[in-house]
Amino acid sequence: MSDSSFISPSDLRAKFSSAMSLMYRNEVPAYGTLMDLVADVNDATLSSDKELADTLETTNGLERISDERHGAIRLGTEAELKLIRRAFQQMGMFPVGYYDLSVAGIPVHSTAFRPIEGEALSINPFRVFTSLLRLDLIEDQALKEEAENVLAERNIFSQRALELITEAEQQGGVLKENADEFIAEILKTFKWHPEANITHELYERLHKEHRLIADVVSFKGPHINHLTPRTLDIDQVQDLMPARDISPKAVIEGPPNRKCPILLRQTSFKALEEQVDFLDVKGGKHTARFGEIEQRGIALTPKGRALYDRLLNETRDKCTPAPDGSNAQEYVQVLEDTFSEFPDTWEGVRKDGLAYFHYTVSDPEKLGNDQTDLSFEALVDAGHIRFDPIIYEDFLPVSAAGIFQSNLGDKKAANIAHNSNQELFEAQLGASVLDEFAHYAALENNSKAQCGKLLNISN
Ligand code: OOG
Ligand code: NI
Repeated sequence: MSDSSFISPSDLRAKFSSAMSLMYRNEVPAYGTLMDLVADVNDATLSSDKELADTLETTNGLERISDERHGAIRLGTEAELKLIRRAFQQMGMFPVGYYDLSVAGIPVHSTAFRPIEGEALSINPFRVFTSLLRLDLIEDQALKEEAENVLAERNIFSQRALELITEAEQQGGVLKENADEFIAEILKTFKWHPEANITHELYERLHKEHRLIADVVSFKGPHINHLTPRTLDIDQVQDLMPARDISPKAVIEGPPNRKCPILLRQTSFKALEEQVDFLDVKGGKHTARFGEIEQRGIALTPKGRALYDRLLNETRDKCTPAPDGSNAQEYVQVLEDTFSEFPDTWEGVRKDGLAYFHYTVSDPEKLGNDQTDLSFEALVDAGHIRFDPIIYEDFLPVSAAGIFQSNLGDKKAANIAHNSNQELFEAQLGASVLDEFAHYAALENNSKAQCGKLLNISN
């Protein structure tokens, strides 16, 4: 079979993300309102900032600027996680990073399935934050068994989806002629089911143990619980949400607004209450699905990340954001003051080794022979080698916990044993996850080596 009989994994992922977007806008109308707001703010930002518009035009194109960058699902069993991995692999999405949410009182551990190569990211960066329920952290053994029994009965993929995945694995890809059917079948897995799998009585008991357990166990499949477009001005969207009748979570997660953006800033509108028919009771209620936005900055080195974590902890020690937003202004002020310790020029960030950069030779022709005697750093200082931020493509556990909590009803964190267990997660996944720091370091090193080769110097 010739290569051209297959759709490329990136093209398949692009189809998947736009199909998810369409489905979710139909399922959650407030999400459509958020998408419209994001597009309006992005348009306004671009028309008032021509330089930004030009940069984005040359690097990534402007057409898809307001598209979804990620979504999130929660799975119930190891077998489901293994199946999801196989489905996502066909779309060029691989597990990167390990996130332990038990530290925040949420009984899950997670990874992000995402494209890894630069080209794949630029074609379509869509990723899925994927959590696996940790029933091993539940103390009530009888309830745990009940939940396990319910989960053991469900099949999250249709028979046809399984056939298409298996066929793609055997043939080395998804045939072009099967692409639409592949997407349609995979999409079914992430659909919302207004009918629960269980009785209202069991739902209540699961819910009392932890709202998240009820969200995972009660339904036929892992409904997509949010999608997240990219915004060019997150503060603006946060401020404008109420005017469009959507209610934002109390504070934006992550670092403060800065000249040199770092890592990831996120916020969401609060999950809506939805009608659910249980096996015994019709017209029950469940709160699960919401919409989120994100704005990304530079990837930090372990040193930069340690500084970020320390400053965020210091902020939260001084001011813990209240779920009702009553101290939001104070929190933002404390966050900004505390983060003034983090350098806010690219040169400062670079000199302190806090973040990863992509290096390129500015103008090889202009370099005289004598200048090639200079060291790498001297060439950077002289402007012969330029450096640009490598964007952070992953997630942040404290932010993720804030997003979970605000949408599970902002109750005080449950009493869950802290229990990070990457080894267990990788066994459940049937693969190891890519270490994101090693990955960013390799990107930076490759770019340095490229420069070195061009200029005939060693770093
Ligand atoms: C996932 C929350 C994490 C993010 O953007 O940090 C996440 C969930 O609520 O299932 O999506
Ligand atoms: Ni998210």
